[in-house]
Amino acid sequence: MRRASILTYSSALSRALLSPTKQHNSLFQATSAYVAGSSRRCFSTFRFPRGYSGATRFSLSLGGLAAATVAVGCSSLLVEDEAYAKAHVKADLVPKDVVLYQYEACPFCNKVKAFLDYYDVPYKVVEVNPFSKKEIKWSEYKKVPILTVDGEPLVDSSAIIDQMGNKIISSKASLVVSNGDEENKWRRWVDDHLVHMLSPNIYRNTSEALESFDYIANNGNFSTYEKYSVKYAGAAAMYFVSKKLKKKYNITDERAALYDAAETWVDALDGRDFLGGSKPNLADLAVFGVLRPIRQLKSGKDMVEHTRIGEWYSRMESAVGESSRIKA
Ligand SMILES: N[C@@H](CCC(=O)N[C@@H](CS)C(=O)NCC(=O)O)C(=O)O
Repeated sequence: MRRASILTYSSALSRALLSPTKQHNSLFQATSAYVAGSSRRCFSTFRFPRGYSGATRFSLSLGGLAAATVAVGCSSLLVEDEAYAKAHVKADLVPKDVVLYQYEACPFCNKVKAFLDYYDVPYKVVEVNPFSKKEIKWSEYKKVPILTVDGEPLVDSSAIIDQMGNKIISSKASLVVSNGDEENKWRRWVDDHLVHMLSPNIYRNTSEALESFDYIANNGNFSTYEKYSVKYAGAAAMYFVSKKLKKKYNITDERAALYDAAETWVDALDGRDFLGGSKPNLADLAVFGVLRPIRQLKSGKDMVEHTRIGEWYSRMESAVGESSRIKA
């Protein structure tokens, strides 16, 4: 399946590049295929509507696309607040060479980044081109995030966080205030529920779909030509895809569903600053990580305006602090 989808979008893109007369059509196919490929295993599975192309009955999901979502939150105001500081890791536990292979707007990648930023682990970023994936040619695993830690590749966001946690969080120091079952339950909720709210919201109408793809196109690893095709064809494709996803997840009103999820999370906090109590735990970091890319999009602004999640989100921004990403 994966091989077939890669061939589909590689060949669609090649056709687009080589055949100017069929440019528009091919670009749409290529971008749709990218969207399908990058999101397929992110969020959900769905069938592309008949009529878009018999051969391209994409199984889509939104993750990569949530990708659409922008990690713009990263640039929101950071309030220096001693009460909500980063966790400090013993220097000898911090790996020397950490490299994140990612799509900038991918929610799973942002989950890993929230963890690395909070624990102040310096990391380099390699932005993967979703069409060629040449940056991860060396890897059998073809999704992102992939994290290499002193040369050892780790895959799958939750597993990466577990393994990194085991390496850097000394049990005695108990840097994560862990409350076991509750923390795990809400980490699962992020992967099983919260991420599915993202795409129907960020692509819910043409202007929001364009806003999302504008971010993706400007922050992803694309050639100039791919950039424009991704923005316009991607936005168009994802507008339709998001309608399918709503059906799949029984969402009638996507904004209401997003607000519900935000309220559910605030209820889970039960008056605590963080699910982890006075410090974020891995569930706090997971919720924050997947929401960070949408925070500055219309859907994220609406969410903060219409729910009680804003205060927790601001505490998380303070706690996670500035990115520990090593600028190239
Ligand atoms: N369960 C994985 C999901 C990772 C995933 O689906 N990543 C998407 C991007 S958000 C992906 O790489 N899709 C495949 C593709 O782009 O071809 C995780 O948590 O890391």
